[in-house]
Amino acid sequence: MSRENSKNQSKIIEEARQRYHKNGFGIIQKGVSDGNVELAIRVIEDIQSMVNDLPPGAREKLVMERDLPARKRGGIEPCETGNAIFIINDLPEVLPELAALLIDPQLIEIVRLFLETEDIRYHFSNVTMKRGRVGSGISWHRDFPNQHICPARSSFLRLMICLDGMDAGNGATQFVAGSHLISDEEAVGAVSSRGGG
Ligand SMILES: O=C(O)CCC(=O)C(=O)O
Repeated sequence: MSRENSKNQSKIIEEARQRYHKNGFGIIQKGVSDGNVELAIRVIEDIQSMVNDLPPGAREKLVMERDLPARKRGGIEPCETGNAIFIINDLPEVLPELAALLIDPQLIEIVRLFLETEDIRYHFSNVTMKRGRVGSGISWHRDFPNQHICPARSSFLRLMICLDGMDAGNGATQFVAGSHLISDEEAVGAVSSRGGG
């Protein structure tokens, strides 16, 4: 990266960091290199194409569209979803080729700047697929606390690496700006009074 590009990227990251603190999320274009994005798409599509031949250890890390109810797909029945994968859990275990992407120096730098600490631990990663027509929707939820992906306190950051883009027409993730500002106690209390995670 030229010095000028690197200065621009630092400015983009700083602006996203400020929005992250204000709104609870920030968007960075080109947070991951094109090469890593292409690699990730290739490896994920490979898994999709050989889904019937995966060893049991890898197969049990997948959530298939056909295992989810029709209501999550606007009524499209499970039998219409073929072999479409919805989630690949435990990314580095199922797709070791992508482990390097998770420690991409630019991503680490983003986490370090956003969380304002050098003490960073990897916690969890997964692939979420939203296939055209048969991809399930995801209802409103908080990522803290929940039963799947969060540590004991809300001192964590989720990076969503959008491999093929998100926009209003293709099921982009939405956020409630500012909803990160409630305390951990309030968030835990809200979940336990509802009886869910
Ligand atoms: O993929 C999405 O649109 C949302 C993902 C999400 O909320 C989650 O994984 O917790």
